Amino acid sequence: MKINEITIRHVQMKLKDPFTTSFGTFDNKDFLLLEARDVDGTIGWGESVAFHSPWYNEETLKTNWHMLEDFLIPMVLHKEINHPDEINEMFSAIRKNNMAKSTIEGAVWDIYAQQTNQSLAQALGGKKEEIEVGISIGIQSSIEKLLTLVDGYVKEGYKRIKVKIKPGWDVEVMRTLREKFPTVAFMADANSAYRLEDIDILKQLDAFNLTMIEQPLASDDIIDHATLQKQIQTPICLDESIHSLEDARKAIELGSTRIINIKIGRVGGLTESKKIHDYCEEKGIPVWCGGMLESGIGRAHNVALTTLTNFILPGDTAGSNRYWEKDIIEPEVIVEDGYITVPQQAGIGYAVNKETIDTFTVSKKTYN
Ligand code: OSB
Ligand code: MG
Repeated sequence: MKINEITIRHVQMKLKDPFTTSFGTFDNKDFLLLEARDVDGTIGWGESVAFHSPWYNEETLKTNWHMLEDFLIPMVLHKEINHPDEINEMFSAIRKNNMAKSTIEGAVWDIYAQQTNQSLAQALGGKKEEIEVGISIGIQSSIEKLLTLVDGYVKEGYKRIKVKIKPGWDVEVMRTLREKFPTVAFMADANSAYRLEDIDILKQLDAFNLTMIEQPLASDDIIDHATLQKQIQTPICLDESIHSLEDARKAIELGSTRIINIKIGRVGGLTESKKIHDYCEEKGIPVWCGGMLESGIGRAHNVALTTLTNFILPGDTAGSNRYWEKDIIEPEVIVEDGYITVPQQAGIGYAVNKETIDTFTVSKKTYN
């Protein structure tokens, strides 16, 4: 491979419904798409999962654009690349900025899969032909509203329901859900809204047989999570705290996490995601694929990654129609009875609709 042209677009898509977490509300999704062209004409797509504002982590759409334009694109353009794993290595001199790195890396994986005539899932070594998926529900204005949503998603067949929690929207919410839906696989995601001194609240969640509690404590912590895990039964799953294989190893060794949420962007790409997956498999730690309200392009990468064997738990990769009136890929990602059928076509496996992307494009720039 040799990439001779890269285009970055700032894209804005309106979410069907606002999505609220403990750290803020999203009405629109503003993000970067990256289109890379190989000298042989093959086009690969990557999506940045950095949000408009630095709420989830320190990266933003603008910091990603800056990192791509000033550092990462010059490192990749016109260079001979034999395998996408080399990108991880090439970028290792640059600290963090994982979402920016992942944006290019994803496009290179897409090109590589097409050139070797395999689906991205196959190129990654994935075995599954269909993947099980769950859904993540934001904080609602009332429990009644939440119950209605849960009821709908359970009927649609989603295999696991994740509910966002925060102080004041936690124990009563989970108690009510468990009473109304005794057999549904529920989990709670706090996005770092608690501190160790809130342990009495977190202990009460043990009564509701949750599959896990995701990132209850600080986004940069693995020490207090280990202390907490010793005192609660519900397995802790780390999201924000894990940026690399090394982070995963340390958190597992410390007993801070019993399950890991892998987000491709947060860990710097598919190569690092695979490394974390393989390490967790060896250690008997189940993983699942997290979501960042991705458009169809990022979603397609998530679907491909989830075909690896240790993605044992349903991910947050819900269907396109859960987020968008119209997605930018064809066909859209469709969930039937809680399953997505993994596309077999070469590359990300979905056709990218550039006309639709154009209607959502705020600005763009080409580098060559
Ligand atoms: O913590 O997993 C998270 C959305 C935005 C920011 C962080 C998170 C989420 C989700 C939604 O839970 C996952 C999705 O549906 O894409
Ligand atoms: Mg999370």
